[in-house]
Amino acid sequence: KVLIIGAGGQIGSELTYKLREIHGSNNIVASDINCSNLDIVNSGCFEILDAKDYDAIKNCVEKHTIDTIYLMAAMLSATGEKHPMMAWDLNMNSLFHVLNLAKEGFIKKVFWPSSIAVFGPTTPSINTPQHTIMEPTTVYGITKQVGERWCEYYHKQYGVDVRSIRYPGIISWKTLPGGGTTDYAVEIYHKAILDKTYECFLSEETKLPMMFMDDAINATINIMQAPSENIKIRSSYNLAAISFTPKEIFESIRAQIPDFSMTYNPDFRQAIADSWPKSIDDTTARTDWNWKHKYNLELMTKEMISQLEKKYASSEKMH
Ligand code: VAH
Repeated sequence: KVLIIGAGGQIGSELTYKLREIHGSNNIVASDINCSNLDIVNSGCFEILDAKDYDAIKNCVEKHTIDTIYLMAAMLSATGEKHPMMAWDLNMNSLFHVLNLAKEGFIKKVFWPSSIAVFGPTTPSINTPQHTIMEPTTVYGITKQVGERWCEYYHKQYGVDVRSIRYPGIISWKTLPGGGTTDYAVEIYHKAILDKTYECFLSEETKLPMMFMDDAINATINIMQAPSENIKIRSSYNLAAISFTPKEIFESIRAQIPDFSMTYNPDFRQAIADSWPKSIDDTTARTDWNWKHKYNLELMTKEMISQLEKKYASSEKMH
């Protein structure tokens, strides 16, 4: 059976839906620190679980005979800058607990997300290679960089089957992201529909690697279903789909919503975005486990707007 830790989050929730589709709902245990994502809580087996509590995770694994864990709980880049020690505690101790459960043989397989945040201002920023300079300047990026080293160590020293992807910014409509720097690229769609205007917290030329959620979920399922011998990288795989600037995503939305306007008011997250690459080379992932993305910016914008318009129309009916 599969346990998703952080199932209430932006990626965790969509992994939960997808894994229920693949493995059947009663083989998936969703868990999170609270019940705030009511759809996840009410649509299948759910447990309150603190990712920082080893005994609680171990009890959950034994209670539900879990053999695979997706560890999707973390404090992201923007929030991590406000609470460095909390970000270190959550992001690192949750990883150690899950890696140790695998090392001790309580579970067989682990997925752990890394991020383009592992890269820093000294990393080559165009088509960033799989192996390169990594001097992250955010707490979140530091936790992802050192987490990658521990994943590789536990695989090499103890044979732990842990697999990881360096997610770019991820755009989705089902669950709002929490505390990320790339969150502007999700908020913008909601504001375009609700307010017809958006004040962007990054400058208009800030190019960042991004991906539509469906591609990110497919990549995660692909890497976890690949034969172990195909997974040559046991730190974390570069993954890429599209790169765009706030100006480009604004224009893709305005093509659908002509009276949409945008203003720019960069805040502290501009410095975080400036430290990250503009585009990523993911050749290794495409070679090792035949990853390929489907969504370009135009397709993603069409899907985001049509889904959010339906979501808001139905919620209006409920009022
Ligand atoms: C963040 N969405 O902004 C996350 C992600 C690459 C960005 O790690 O912190």
